[in-house]
Amino acid sequence: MAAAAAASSLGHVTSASIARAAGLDSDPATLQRFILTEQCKHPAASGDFSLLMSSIALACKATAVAVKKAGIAGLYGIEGVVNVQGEDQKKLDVIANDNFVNALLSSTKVAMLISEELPEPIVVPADRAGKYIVAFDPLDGSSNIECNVSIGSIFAIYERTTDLKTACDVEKDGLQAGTKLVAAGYCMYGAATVMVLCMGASVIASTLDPSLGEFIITNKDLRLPTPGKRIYSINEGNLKSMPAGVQAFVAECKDGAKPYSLRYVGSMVADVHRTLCYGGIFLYPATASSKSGKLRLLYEANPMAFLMEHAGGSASSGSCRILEVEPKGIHCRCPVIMGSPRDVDNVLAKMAAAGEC
Ligand code: AHM
Ligand code: MG
Repeated sequence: MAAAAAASSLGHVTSASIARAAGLDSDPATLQRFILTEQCKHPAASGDFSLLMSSIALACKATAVAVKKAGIAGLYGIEGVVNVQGEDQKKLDVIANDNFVNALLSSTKVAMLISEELPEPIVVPADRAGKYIVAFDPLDGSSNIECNVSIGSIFAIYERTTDLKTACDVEKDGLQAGTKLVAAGYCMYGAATVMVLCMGASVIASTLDPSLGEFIITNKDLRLPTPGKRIYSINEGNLKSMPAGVQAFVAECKDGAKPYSLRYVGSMVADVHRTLCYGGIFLYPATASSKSGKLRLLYEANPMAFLMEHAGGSASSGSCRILEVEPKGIHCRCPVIMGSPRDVDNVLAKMAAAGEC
């Protein structure tokens, strides 16, 4: 940088400035470079995590391509199978799941995979297992696929707790609370393909440059703005079956001279991404018919709560931090209240006043 500055002050034209003038970058700040730089800060690091992340980036890129081609390639519609959640699997759900499973298994760094689309975990035989466990929702927001609204992939990365020489134990290794997460992130297939990732420190955002096929870092420290925009995001059609405290919060949002704005995409990735960028609150609380809400703990609520907390926000189940909820099964659900602390605290106070938490 200093050399380039000195050269330009002398009127020289550097090769980097020629490239920049042509709209090119001869030194792109890729996500992979960022991860390798982080790896170098830990001399004892094996490089396994960097390889694991490369495989996740590959799965996301392959899924981004499938999402973009879906209309033309006839990939809309259902596959004809009902998944473990009782939902119709869409063709793109199946393709995205294959992308993740294939990329992760071939990384050789995983011991167990947990997918929203698979009834049981994939346990890698001990002689081929790595140390990581990845729980993922390969394509979240399935109801928005056909109408070309933003959808995404969500992933959560744990380290196994059992002996590396044995096959993973589904309960001990797979049912770890979110406080044990090593890293988590999502990839949003929106107007641009954006990956947001946290490896335990800051939350970093990167954007897929389609000409390079690489994620380029666009924000090394994504923080929720304080106090954040006054936005609430909830499927309000179900409001009457939600806790009284949530109903009171929504009523307050609409009350007074300066009401909150309502924004609800119906894709968790998009609704959480907006909340991280602008502030406000996203809720998918318990309802009368679903006491644990709709969203799955391991591969939806936990990874998003991890990102939210590391970006300066809060994430609660209504009873405790989402990250402290003990998983009861790989597909268990959890109520979600996350976003700006101002708003999350307000909801929790109203739930407490109603004797609901
Ligand atoms: P999915 O994993 O089958 O796509 O379901 C999860 C999605 C979330 O992305 C979103 O927040 C929620 O379901 C929307 O549900 P609803 O249609 O009830 O509002
Ligand atoms: Mg989902």
